[in-house]
Parts: sequence; structure tokens; C-alpha cells
Amino acid sequence: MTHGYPGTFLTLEGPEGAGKTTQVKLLAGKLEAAGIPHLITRDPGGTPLGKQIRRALLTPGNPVSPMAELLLYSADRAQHVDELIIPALKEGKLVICDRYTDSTVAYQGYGRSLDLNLISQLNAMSTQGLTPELTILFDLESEKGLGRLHPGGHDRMEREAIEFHHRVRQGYLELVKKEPQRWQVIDASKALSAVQEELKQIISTAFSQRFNFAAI
Ligand code: T5A
Repeated sequence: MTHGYPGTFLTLEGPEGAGKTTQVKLLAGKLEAAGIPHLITRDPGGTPLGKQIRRALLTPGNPVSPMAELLLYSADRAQHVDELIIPALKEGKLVICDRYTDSTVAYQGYGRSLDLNLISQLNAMSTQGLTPELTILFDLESEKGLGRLHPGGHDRMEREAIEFHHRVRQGYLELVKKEPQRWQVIDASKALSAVQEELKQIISTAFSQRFNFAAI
């Protein structure tokens, strides 16, 4: 365990359109039915303050400098960790967060080329040092992920140049190489049902001693 709380902290990461949100919605129903106490949440926008920050960050055409972007994602996370994630971990819940600090490293670090040491310091500050026990990367070619998104509905980040999205994906793969014990990688180009099966398998193997996953 990487934190001192009774709960379990899992994060999901990946480039645009990799299918995290779809998968986590499917999983939520199964956790509910199995009576596993859980919190499913997301970065950015998990709290009322975070929703305002999310709007500022993702509205197309909104001018946001790279440093302001980094600080806004960090502010969102500071509120999220304090208001929702730590209280749920204190209650012993399985917390599943759709994006977390690795998104900041991949997007603002590798994507925007901001200083990785600075990002690491901000990540530690904004999370009170809370790190996930397991992180699942939904890996997908940038073109495929962007191709899955609704045409014309692209937000400010999705509208970035394809080179930016290539750097983000590469960033994730570097993170996996640096810390392989924390990561599991799913090939997100597979069919929805195959990805769901793999996701359930990974979670139940990792946390079978803490929750009864037999019914999911
Ligand atoms: N960001 C975030 C940063 O830059 N820094 C940070 O620190 C943080 C936290 C957040 C944006 O902010 C950036 C990253 C993002 O650009 P968001 O809307 O929360 O914005 O972003 P995403 O999490 O990327 O949401 P997406 O919708 O883009 O991706 P998902 O959730 O991975 O994909 P999902 O499930 O919505 O699926 C997309 C489409 O694909 C289909 C779905 O039906 C849907 O239409 N699909 C599949 N199609 C075929 N086969 C499959 N296996 C499929 N799975 C899903």
C-alpha cells in the first residue's frame, strides 16, 4: 500500500478516446451490484470547484497559457483530493479516479514540454503526497482515439495538433517504463467487451484480498 488509509486507490489513464469513461461506467454498475463500497470520480471536474476549473480548461478557444494550464489542473486536483478522495479512502472505499497526476506528466510535461521536476513537485503538493496503488493505462494510437470522438465536439485539449497527442502517448509509455510495478497496460483498441473483461481481471487480481470481486 502506498498510503496510510484503509481504502484502495486506483487510477485510469490514457490518451483521448481510449475508452476509460465508457469502461468505468460499465464497471460502476457491477461494483454497485456486488456491494463493493466505491467512489468513481474524475480529474478534472470531480468537485463543484473542479467543474468550474474544468470549464475554463476545456472550453474551445479559451486562451490558457501552458503554465496557467498546469496550475489549474493542479488546483482542481488539490480540491479533489481534499474534498473527495481522501475522505473516501478514510471510509475504506475502492476509489477509482479517471485521470490523475500521470495525466499532468503526460499532457503538460511531455505534451507541452513543461519542466518534469516542477510537475513532480506540484503533483506532490496538490495531492498531499497521495499516490495510486495501481494505475491502468488504456493504450491506443492517437489517431484511433481522436477518430472515436464526436466530430465537431472536440474540446480545447482534443483540438491540439496530432504531434501533441503523439507526445502524450509517448509520455505515458515512458511512465510505464519508469515505474512498471505500478502500471498495467490494456490494449484499448480491442472490442469494448474484451477491454471490460481485462479491466475486471486486473482489478480483481490486484485487490482480491481486500474486496470480494466474485460477483462482478
Ligand atoms: N488533462 C487532464 C490534462 O491535460 N492534464 C491533467 O492533469 C488532466 C487530469 C480531460 C482533458 O484534460 C486533459 C486530458 C483531456 O484532454 P476529459 O473529457 O475528462 O478531458 O477527457 P478524457 O478522459 O480523455 O475523455 P475522453 O472521452 O476523450 O476519453 P475516454 O474517457 O478515454 O473515452 P470514452 O470512454 O469517452 O470513449 C470515447 C468514444 O469511444 C467509444 C465510446 O463509445 C465513445 O464514443 N469507445 C470505443 N469504440 C470502439 N472500441 C472500444 N473499445 C471503445 N471504447 C470506447
